Amino acid sequence: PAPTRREDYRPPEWLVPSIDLDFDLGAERTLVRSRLTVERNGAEGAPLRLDGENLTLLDVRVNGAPADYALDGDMLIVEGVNSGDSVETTVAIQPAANTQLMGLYASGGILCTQCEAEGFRRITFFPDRPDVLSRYTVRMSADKALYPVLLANGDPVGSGDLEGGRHYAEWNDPYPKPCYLFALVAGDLQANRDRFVTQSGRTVDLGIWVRPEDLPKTHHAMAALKASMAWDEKVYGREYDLDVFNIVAVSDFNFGAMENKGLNIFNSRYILADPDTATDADYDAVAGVVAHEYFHNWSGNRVTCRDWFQLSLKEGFTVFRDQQFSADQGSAAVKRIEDVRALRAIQFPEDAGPLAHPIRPESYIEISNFYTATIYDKGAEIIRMMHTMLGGEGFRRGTDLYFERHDGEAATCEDFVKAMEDANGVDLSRFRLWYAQAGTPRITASLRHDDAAGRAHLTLEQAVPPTPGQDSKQPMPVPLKVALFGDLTGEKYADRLIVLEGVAQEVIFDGIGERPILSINRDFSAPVIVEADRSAGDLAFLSANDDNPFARYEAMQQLMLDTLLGAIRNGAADSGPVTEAVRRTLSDPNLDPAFIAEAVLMPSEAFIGDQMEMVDPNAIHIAREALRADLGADLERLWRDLYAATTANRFEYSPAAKGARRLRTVALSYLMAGGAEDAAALARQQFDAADNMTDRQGALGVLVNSDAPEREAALAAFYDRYRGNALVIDKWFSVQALSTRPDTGAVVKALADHPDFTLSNPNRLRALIGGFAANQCALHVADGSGYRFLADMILAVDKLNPQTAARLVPPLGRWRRFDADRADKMKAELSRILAADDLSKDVFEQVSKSLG
Ligand code: B3K
Ligand code: ZN
Repeated sequence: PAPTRREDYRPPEWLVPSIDLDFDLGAERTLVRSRLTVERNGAEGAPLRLDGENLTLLDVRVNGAPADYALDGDMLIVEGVNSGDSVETTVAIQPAANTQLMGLYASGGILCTQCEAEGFRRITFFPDRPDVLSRYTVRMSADKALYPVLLANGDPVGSGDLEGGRHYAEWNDPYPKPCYLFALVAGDLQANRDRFVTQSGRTVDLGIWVRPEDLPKTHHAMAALKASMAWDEKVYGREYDLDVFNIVAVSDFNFGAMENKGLNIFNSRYILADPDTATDADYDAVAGVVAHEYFHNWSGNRVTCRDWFQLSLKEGFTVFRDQQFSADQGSAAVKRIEDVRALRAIQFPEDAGPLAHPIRPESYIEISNFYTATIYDKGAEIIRMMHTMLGGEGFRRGTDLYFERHDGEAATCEDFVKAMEDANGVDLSRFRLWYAQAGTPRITASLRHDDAAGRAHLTLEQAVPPTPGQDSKQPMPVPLKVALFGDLTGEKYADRLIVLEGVAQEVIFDGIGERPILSINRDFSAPVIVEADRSAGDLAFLSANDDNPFARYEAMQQLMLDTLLGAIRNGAADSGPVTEAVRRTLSDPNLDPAFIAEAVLMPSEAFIGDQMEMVDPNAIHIAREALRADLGADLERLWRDLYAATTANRFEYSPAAKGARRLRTVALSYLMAGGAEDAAALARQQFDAADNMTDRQGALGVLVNSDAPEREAALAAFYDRYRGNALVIDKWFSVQALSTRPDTGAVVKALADHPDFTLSNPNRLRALIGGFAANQCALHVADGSGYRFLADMILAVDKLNPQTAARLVPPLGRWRRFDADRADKMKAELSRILAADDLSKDVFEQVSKSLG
């Protein structure tokens, strides 16, 4: 398959100012009649070319008369069309047979759509590109008993009964939109209804539509929706623009959710939550995704993307917005820690591997492969750096100008940066390199103190590593929040933002009368790797005294990492400094328990591996477990006290209660790691007594990693209790796939034959196979059986759902970081996949790039 290149962008030959769609809905067969009004936008004489995929073409007409047309592959070419003509097509599609979950498909008994990025062409013939904006009217008819509810974008304008037990509904969306934002839903759904009054006094009817039995689980999502609407008014001045806003939850969904205009469609895992079935992390994810999709109404819908190379224009910005929103709802420090942990877990490895790409890529084979942590999360970091450099008010001036200039348009990343520049009178020319260059910059920081002069010299250097297709890189502006603390007095001498512009820079601090300790990249002000060569003592000092909570967390992580890497290199390490630092953190009465829980967590095995030239999964596992055991045993008293102190009588959903629950399970896991005799009994007790999923799943996770006899019983009890609840059974699969036990590979293979396992539900697949692929020890067993199993799964899923199959490929692409024996086995599996017949272009792209 040939790549699409950014430099080849050309404006569309034809525009489609309006489209009328008529759906005769049925799961086995749906008829789609569409009438486009077209307008020539390019050279005279060019025929009208419409994208299509998997459509059975029944009729083509121009102004009502049979048309002169041809099919070129999937493309429909209509000759003799003039500006203002009406072009009608009729096609048949088969929703029930649509296993890709792109276009119109069936999930449970519900018919729903997913069009981003290029799914609309699987519904009807259309110029399927985001810079063609149209006004939509939609008419749907369907069997009333099977599909009593009929929803589409915009406002409802008509409905009624038809003969033969059928009915119809009409919807009208006044805002021109690209076809990737089209949506319809038909099903037996009920709504949690509410209202929101906007800042200008308009009332918006809100509905969250789910299967009737799920209605009680929609309250948290509704509260989050209303909070998001108010927040976007307050923080960005953005008001909602239609009279209705609907959300529908479905069980089969490739992604988290989709921001279709006025009709968001969600993976049910990001809507449904109640204390018995959802953890605190699930509650947070629900609120975060509801906010994210709502925020897209402006950053994505009112201002959309010119082409898919600009994807980060809406995704990076919208992730940044949802991160800000979530930070405002609870602990900003904990939110930042979680976001950075996710960035390092997924985006850093992506940026360091064969699939590295800039946040604005230059080419793709399949755009679905570019909904990546780089586009989303690094994209958000790049927006955040502008926010940091311009300040909150300057940034807001920039977004106001951006929305004002581009409302109703399909814009580019360049337009966003230009608005920031123009609104603030600044020059961001070099900053634009962040859009163009891939790879995580490495910053080296060294601090020298001249005692006699009372002066400190901070030398900063940057290197951006080569990535595929980009051998040499230019230095980029790197905003680093820096502070210096006195070694003896603890006094803070400096606290400022330094923007490292070139390859190297020296910064001088005067009036420093004692040896300073460097705190750098506070708040993670830039998405970089910092090498600062600080002693264990300095890191311990910062972990206890830095006034920036993120920097405190970071110092502890670095201290743990240095200790672990030392242990891996030398076979043993002095765990003393880590133990002391953890002791101080645990005993600091001024700290928020939620923060403590994050701060004392060990870096993941995969993250430790990312710091090594050659990953040794077994050595990492052994070193990490040994340090956990030391901490657990040496601090047993403290863990016990904390465990007792964080036990609640009744479930409550509040930041304080969440923090307590988090710390409680962390304490339990350290007690277990330290070998406390009663740890398994405590876990079982927590599991049995829990009145909420956070405590129950926390206890289960601790048991599942252990050899305790309570393990099997807890797994069985969990399964029995939640049998039939798909979202919770996903947890049952994933907790086993993520286990650190040596038998995990065998367990996962057996679970793949469990009657509840299916390749066709993306959540279930991610729970078991995605979990396994992320489990470093389990995937990389030396005999290569983990690789073979994963490759078998990729091949099997590819037949059904290429987009989801392709997401399982990246772990195999890490072969360059492993010993020759493992690397050969990984490459052999990648080659075996590549040799398969009828490989999708999704998997082809990921596998061929991974082989390099
Ligand atoms: N915009 C959608 C992404 C859908 C991607 C499908 N390949 C979700 C989101 O980012 O909000
Ligand atoms: Zn998004």
